[in-house]
Amino acid sequence: MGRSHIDRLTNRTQGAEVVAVADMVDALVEKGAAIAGPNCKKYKSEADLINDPAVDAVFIVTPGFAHKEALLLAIKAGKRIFCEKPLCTTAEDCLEVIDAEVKSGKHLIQLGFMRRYDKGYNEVKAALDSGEYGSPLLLHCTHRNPEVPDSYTTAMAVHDTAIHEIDVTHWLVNDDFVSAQVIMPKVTKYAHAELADPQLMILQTKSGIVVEDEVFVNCKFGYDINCHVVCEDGVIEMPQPLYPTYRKNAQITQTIDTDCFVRFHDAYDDEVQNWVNDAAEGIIGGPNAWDGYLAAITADALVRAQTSGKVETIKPAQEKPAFYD
Ligand code: ISE
Repeated sequence: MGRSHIDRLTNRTQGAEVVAVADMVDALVEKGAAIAGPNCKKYKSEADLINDPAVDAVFIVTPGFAHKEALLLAIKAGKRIFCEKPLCTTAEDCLEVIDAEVKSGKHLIQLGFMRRYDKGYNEVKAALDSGEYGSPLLLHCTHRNPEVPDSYTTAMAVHDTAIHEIDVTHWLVNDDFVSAQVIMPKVTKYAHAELADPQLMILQTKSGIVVEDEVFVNCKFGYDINCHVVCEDGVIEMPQPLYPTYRKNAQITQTIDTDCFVRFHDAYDDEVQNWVNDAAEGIIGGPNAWDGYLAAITADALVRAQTSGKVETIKPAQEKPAFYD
């Protein structure tokens, strides 16, 4: 993911230059810096990179558990931040980061929930916001991956995978989630011994809208993302990427992508270009740290529901700071 962002910033983003790369592993620093070009500085310590006066803004693309430390360092240094999801791995850590950002008085953090930049989701959002279809009542989503490594756990189906629907559906319907439930169907023969796959996750918002997300990470056939919104006056179905259909041997076939980098290629590019453009005005136009906190408490409730089998409550520990209005 880090190298993907270095490539994006270097080769496909206007107004940004990767001036330094840091990683604990020397070989990874070399690989990253090689993409950025000969003038790119190389660091072992993230603190040294963050505090380098030549660095105006930072990308945090470490594993989730390491985000908090880097976020706090970057806030202290007053640097603009793009942080890959999740904000932090616990809700408490998210609040600590939020507190630091609010105290700094500057809007610094944008989170990597790239689906908000996808053309299809934006078309659904525009249709919903037009009011033409009435209020949304029910959303059917699928998040299917062809396969996952053996290190992927049942909880990761929430933290790594459903986290995208948690954020994007919250953004689509503009209503906070209040409860979570997970139904575990029969397990596919392709799941490794410890993994429950597929899972049906059900979220409900304050006004009663239900979001139902099928997470199936060993579906084998492709990377298949769907979103179907049932409204009072009609149904909106998110468009799929445009590929030709082929007719041959009494069959019609069409390509399905096989990974998120292809499926959301343009969304990744747009989120980063927008983050760079917004820097001139000192604003964060995309998902912010409060969105990261709401996603974290929703994910926590889903993980509790995976084992309890019950409907779990989602309640923020504090009101949204006016800073994020
Ligand atoms: C991965 O981290 C992603 O962000 C992908 O979009 C998701 O489909 C996959 O399940 C995750 O592991």
